[in-house]
Amino acid sequence: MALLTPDDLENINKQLKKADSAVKKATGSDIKQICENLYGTFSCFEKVGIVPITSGNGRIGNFSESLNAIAQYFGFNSFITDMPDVSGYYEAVQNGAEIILMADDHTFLAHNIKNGKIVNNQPCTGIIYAEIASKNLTAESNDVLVVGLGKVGFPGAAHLVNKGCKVYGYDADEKLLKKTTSNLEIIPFNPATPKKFSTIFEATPCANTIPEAVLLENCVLSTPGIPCAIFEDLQKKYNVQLIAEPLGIGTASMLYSVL
Ligand code: NAI
Ligand code: PYL
Ligand code: MG
Repeated sequence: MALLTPDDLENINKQLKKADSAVKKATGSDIKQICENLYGTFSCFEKVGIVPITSGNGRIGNFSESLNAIAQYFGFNSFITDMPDVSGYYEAVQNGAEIILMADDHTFLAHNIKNGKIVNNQPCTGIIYAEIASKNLTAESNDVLVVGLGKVGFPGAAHLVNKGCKVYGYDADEKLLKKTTSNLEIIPFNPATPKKFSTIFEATPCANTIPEAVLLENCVLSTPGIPCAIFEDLQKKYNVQLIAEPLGIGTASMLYSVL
């Protein structure tokens, strides 16, 4: 998994507010309303214990602090444990946490220990970014281009198919593209014969994955991928409505989905 850096998470509150405004402009709803509507759940100051994890590459600077800021932004009563790892988990439960958030290098989970629900960040992130894309107020059709069909992109693409969108999928891994398009109702997208889209969902770990040829003026590009899928000059040229944020939108999706 591509790991976040402390720089990605700098000033997370500002990044989250900026993303929230972009989501509201593109869809008419803010992130909280989209989560409530998607999962049919409402936050009510539930206690969230954030446990720093030191295994593998260890703690990421700003990670626990960002989760704390994000949980509070969405109306949860969160705290970071003093101790990491198993001792931190024990501390979180002893202090009344109803939901545990913790991540190692492979898995970032939310576990509601009251109702038993447990989720993984990757599908939750794919689903919420796809949901945002599907709510594009200025969409010219229900065609959506999905770029990247991995652990985040695949669940997002499946969500769009289930919502009745006409999904065009592309992945640089030809085998994966073939497998995905035969498993899901997705039309394989060939960059050599481009088509323009007003809605794009991108989930790759690479920059510059969206060619100019697919962009319609004012299109919505909903992308959790880090680094960003589009260069600033291209974004400006086509007035692309960019929804991109490193941790908060996906974490909100996790928290609301375990309520
Ligand atoms: P993954 O490795 O499972 O999937 C990425 C897919 O992108 C692969 O199938 C790969 O073949 C494809 N790909 C790579 N370059 C491509 C290109 N130029 N054009 C088309 N396809 C290309 O990775 P995963 O877990 O799905 O993560 C995707 C991105 O999302 C990563 O950058 C990750 O850090 C980020 N992420 C962001 C979150 C957020 O909250 N913003 C949360 C979770 C992940
Ligand atoms: C959650 C993200 C989204 C993108 N990449 C994923 C990542 O960076 N995972 C690693 C998280 C490690 C956290 C570390 C800590 O500070 O507790 N163990
Ligand atoms: Mg996010």
